[in-house]
Amino acid sequence: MLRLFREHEIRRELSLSPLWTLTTMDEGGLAAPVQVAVPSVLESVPGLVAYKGRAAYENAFTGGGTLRFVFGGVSFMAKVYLDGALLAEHYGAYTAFDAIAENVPQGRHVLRVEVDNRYGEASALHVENDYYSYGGINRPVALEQLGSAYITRLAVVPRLEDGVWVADVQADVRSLSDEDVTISAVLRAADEGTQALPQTLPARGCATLGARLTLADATPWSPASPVLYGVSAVLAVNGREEDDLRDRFGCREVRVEGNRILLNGEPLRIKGFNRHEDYGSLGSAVPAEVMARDLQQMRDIGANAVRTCHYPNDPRFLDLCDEMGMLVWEESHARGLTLAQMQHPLFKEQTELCVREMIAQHINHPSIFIWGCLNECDDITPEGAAIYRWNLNLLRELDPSRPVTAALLDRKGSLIFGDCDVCSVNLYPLWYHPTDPAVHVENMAQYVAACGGAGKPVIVSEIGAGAIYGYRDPGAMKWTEERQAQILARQIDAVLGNPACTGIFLWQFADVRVDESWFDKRPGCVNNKGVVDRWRRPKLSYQKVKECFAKY
Ligand code: ADA
Repeated sequence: MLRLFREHEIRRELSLSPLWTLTTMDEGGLAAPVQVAVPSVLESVPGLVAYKGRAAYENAFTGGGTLRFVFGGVSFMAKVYLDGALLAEHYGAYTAFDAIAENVPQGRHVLRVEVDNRYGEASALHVENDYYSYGGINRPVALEQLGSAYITRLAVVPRLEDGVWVADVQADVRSLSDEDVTISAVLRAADEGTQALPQTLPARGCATLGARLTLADATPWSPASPVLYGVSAVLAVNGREEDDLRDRFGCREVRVEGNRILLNGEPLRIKGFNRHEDYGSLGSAVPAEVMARDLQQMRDIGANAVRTCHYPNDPRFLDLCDEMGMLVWEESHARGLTLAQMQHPLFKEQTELCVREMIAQHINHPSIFIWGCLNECDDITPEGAAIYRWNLNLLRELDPSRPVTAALLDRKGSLIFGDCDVCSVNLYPLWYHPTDPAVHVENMAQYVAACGGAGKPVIVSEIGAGAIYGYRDPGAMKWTEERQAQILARQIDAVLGNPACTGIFLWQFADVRVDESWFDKRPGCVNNKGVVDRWRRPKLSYQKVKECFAKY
C-alpha cells in the first residue's frame, strides 16, 4: 500500500509479490541475480553498499486488461518495462509516478524496473551531497486494473467562510477510451456529498469535475486535536460506476499576518526537527513503523513540527503527521546548488516536475503548513534570485492556500526575503564559528529585516552541532555528546528567546549517511548532528533538547 489507508474500493488492485529479482548492470555489482524485498535500496543488498550504477528489478505476475503500475518512489532514475516494452521513464527519487499498459492479454507478465543511481549530466538535483542519494525502488509499488477512464488526482481545499467550513473538491479524470464518453462523479468530503455536473470527456482527453461543499459541522484540525475526515470521488462513465479515489483531509487554514503564522487564527510557535529519510542499513526505504517511531521520539522531545529536508517525503510519513498532529514544512528537492548548478540545462525541467508532483500528490495533507524550495542555493546574484522567484511563484500558483519559504544560507545580501511569505535562515553558531548564539540570532534578525524581510515571520530552519554517538568525554571537546548538548541548549535559548523568531527546526533529528566526498568534514561519512544516531539511539542532547523545548 502506498498510503496508510485504502485509496480505492472500486478500482481493482492486483497483487505483486514483494520479492523481486535484482540484477546489476554495471561494474562492481553482483555476480548473479538475487531476490530482494521491495521497497528497499540497492545499498542494503550484501555486496552493494557502495554500488553506483544501473540495476534491474523484475517481478512476474498474473493479470491482464488495462494495467497501471504505481511507484511511490524510485531512486533516482527509472525506466519501466512490461514484457520488454518501455512504458515510462521518471527522474527523481521523492515523488510518485505511474506507467500504464493497455489491453494486456490475461496471463503471466514480467514487470521490469531499471534504476540508475549514478550522478552525472542527466541529473541536476541528485548530486554528491551531505546526505545520500540511494538507488532502488525505495517506496511501495501498486498494481491496479483500470476501466475506460480513471481519476488521476483528488484535491480538497478547505476554507472558512463566515465562520463555516467550505471545501472545494476537484477530481481530475483521464480517458483511456477512443470514444467520447459522459462522466459524472459523486464527490464527498466529511459528511457532505454531491453529484458533480456531468461532462463530456473527450476521447483520450482529460477533464476536471468539481464541487463546493459546505461542512456545517466540521471540527477543525490542529496539532492538539488532529481531526481527519474522508474525501472521495466515485466516477461514473456513461452512467456506470467505474472508478474511485479516496483520501483524507483536515479543516484548517494557514495565514501569515505580520510576523506571525496563524493556523486557524492561532499563532504557531514552531519547535521542530529536520529529518532525512534514512534509517541505518535500510537507507531511504524507511518502513512505516520506523516513521511512526521517529515521530514518537520527536513528540517525546517536545517537538511539534518536522521539516522534510531536502525533498518531498513518503506520503505514509505525511499520513502519520496528519494523524499525530505534527506540523510539516515540506520542500521540493534541491540542496546547496551553486548558480552554475542552477543553470544546468535540466535544472528547470527536473525542478518543475518535482514541484508539480509534490503539490499534486500532497496537497490534501493538513499537516503541511508551508512549502519550501531550494535549500541554500544561490540567492545573492540576480540570476539566482530570478530562479528562486520562479520557484516560489510556481509553488504559490499550484497551491495558493499555503505560505511559501526557502531555507537560506546565513549571510547578508539575500535578494529574495521580499519574495518569501516566511523568511528562513540556516545558522550554525558555536559549531562552524564561535559566535555567541544570542548575538548571532539577533544579528540575523536584523539583516533579514534590512534585506526585504521586515515585518515578516522568521524561522531558523537549521541550527545544530555534531556528536559521534557514544563519544563522551568530560573535556566536552567537539564531536562529544556533551559538547553537542551544550551547544544545542544555547542555540535553542537564543532562537526561542528572541521575539523576532517564530520558530526553530533543529539540525537534525537523526544522523544520516553522506556521500564520500564529504569525508573530511563528516567522520564516518555520516552527518552526525542528529540527537539520535542512525538507529535512533538517543545521544545526551536528546534529553537536553527535551528540557529546553519544555521551557518555551
Ligand atoms: C546546511 C544544509 C544541510 C547540512 C547542514 C550541515 O545548512 O542545509 O543539508 O549540510 O548544513 O550539517 O552543515
